[in-house]
Amino acid sequence: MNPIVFPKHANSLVKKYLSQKVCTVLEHQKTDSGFTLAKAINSGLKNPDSAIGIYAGDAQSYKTFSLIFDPVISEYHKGVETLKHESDLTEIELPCLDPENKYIQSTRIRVARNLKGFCFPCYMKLFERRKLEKKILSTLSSLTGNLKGSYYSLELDDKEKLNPLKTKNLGFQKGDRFQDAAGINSDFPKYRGVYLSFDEQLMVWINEEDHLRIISLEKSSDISSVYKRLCQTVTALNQSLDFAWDSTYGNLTSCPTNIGTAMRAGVHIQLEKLEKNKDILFKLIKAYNLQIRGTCGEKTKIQNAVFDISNYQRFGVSESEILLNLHAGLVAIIKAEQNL
Ligand code: DAR
Repeated sequence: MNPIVFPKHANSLVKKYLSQKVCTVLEHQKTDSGFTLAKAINSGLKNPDSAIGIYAGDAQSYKTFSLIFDPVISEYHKGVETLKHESDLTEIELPCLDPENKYIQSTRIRVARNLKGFCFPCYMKLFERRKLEKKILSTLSSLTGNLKGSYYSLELDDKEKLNPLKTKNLGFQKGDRFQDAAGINSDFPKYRGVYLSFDEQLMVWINEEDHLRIISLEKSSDISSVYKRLCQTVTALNQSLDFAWDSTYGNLTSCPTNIGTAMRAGVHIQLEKLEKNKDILFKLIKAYNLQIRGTCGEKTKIQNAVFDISNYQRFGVSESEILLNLHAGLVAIIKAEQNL
């Protein structure tokens, strides 16, 4: 294999830690499904502005290529003393943050899950995607009560005007250039779709960046209620689906930024005063180890002072720690907005 040369201006974590020595050790390694280092880092090579630059093609990638995954994971998930994950997906009661919804427009908590025995989305053959969609759909069809809903395939063409995917923004778009270079868009939109509960407060994306993105959302600031729905769904799905899990890394995901809890919990919050005093906001974001994304998600802009604020760390923390910290951070942020 030719020596791996990242573009000079690239400053991804994979470039930082993939020394020539590590490369020499890993470049001839393959996982049982045939996934290689070259495939894992293709996105980081093709996109010099990658922050991370590496994806896993299957569960085994994290062990086979641990020489590069471990340092990337330790740096991204700051404060990971021991690479060990404890999960505690149990319901939690938190005081309502913003009862009149003066600031918080919506709350969204999602977890990523991948099924044991399947390659991950960046390295799936077409038959695997079909088999996976079928397997997950049969489990989703057994959801009851407020979790009951319908599935909308992305393959339905424009004639299906009733398809909410055409009329509502359910968020599942074709992967960005980073995901494209990783192979996540192969055979798009085949065997992809969104399960939507009838009350539209639960979505399950199938075959996006991970096999499953389980998303609970409400136009409220009630973190407890949103999280309760998520816990109910994951527990129900886990009755018949085996998730890819590792005693060290926790839930295994395509991107190493999502391992562990694989949970991103956040709100859309309008902060008109803090938008004009961003230094105060950024100080609070840093103090509570949170992250800001654009109004329409990752790598998008802030519109009308509506910020997407969520947890930064997913690994080396438990789900309850993430929620308690998010809640505390939002109390402080709303207080700062009110004081301005
Ligand atoms: N854009 C890729 C991945 C960053 C994390 N976001 C994910 N996994 N959706 C990068 O390396 O910057």
